[in-house]
Parts: sequence; C-alpha cells; structure tokens
Amino acid sequence: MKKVAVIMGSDSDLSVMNGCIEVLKQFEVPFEVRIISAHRTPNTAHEFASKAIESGFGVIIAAAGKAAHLGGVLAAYTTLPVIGVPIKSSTLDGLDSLLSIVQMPKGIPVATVAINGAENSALLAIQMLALSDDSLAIKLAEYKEKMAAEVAAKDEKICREVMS
Ligand code: RP5
Repeated sequence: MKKVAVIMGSDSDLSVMNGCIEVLKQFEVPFEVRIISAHRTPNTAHEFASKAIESGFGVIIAAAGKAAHLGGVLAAYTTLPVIGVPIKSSTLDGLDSLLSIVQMPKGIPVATVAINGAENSALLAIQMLALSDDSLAIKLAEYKEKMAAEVAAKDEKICREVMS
C-alpha cells in the first residue's frame, strides 16, 4: 500500500494533527510524519515533494497555520494529491490559514478540509488510497456503519429520555 505523508509547518501543529495520526493508525495505513516549512525550510519542501512519488507516497497531507503556503508549495512540486489542513492560529482564528490554503490558483489544486480538520484529512487520504485497495474500502464502509450505529443509539437514548 502507498504511504501517507503527514507534513506540518511546525511542531506547534502537532496537538491538532495527532487527530490525523490516530485515524491513520486506526486504519493501519502506513504513514510518515515530517516537520517541513514552506518558509523556514523551503529547500526541504522542494526536495520532499519532488521525490514523494519515488519515496512511495500516494497522498500528502499538509497542515499549516497563519500564511499557510505549505500545501500549495508541496503541490507545486508533485502530481500527488495534496490535502491541506488549515491550523487555527492565535490571532485570526484560522481564517488566515483557511484562505491561504483554499484559494489556490487554477492548475495547482489543494483539497482543503475544515479549520483544524485533522481527522477528516486522514479520512480523505484513506478514501484516495481505497480507490486502488479493496480492503481499505471495506474498512471505510465499516467505519461509516459504526458511526451511523452510534448516532442511532444516541437518537434512541434522547428520544427515550425526553419522552419518559
Ligand atoms: C506555520 O506557522 C506553522 O504551520 C504554524 O501553524 C505557524 C506557527 O508556527 P510556530 O511559530 O509555532 O513554529 O508555519
């Protein structure tokens, strides 16, 4: 199975991105985690993205905050799909990160999840890998069934409590 690259702009993004890592572990998907900054280590960003396909990656998750150019820069140097996670920054509540990631120019897409949407970034990456991996597709279907059963149980409980 191809690997997922989980790249974050700073170690300060890790507390959010632990949610992504947990989901990847849950699905037993191989992944690597790196701290690479579009601004502070641009040469490493270039090198990583340029070699990502030959390194065995199938998709890249890029988490960054503030002027969050990491996803766009990585996407510029690879044809792999890149998923951007806007990290909620201290001053503008993550709107700066969201707009920096989502407003890519024509030709270089970055699939953007919600602000701090770390878990969904992992699920989206897994859905991409599942296109060519039937066992992963089955795990995703089971995940959705479990989620639906949990909501149904909550629905039943609240109906019981309110109506009694
Ligand atoms: C971004 O700047 C990082 O992704 C992080 O979200 C933000 C702040 O980084 P630190 O100053 O905490 O290292 O590049």
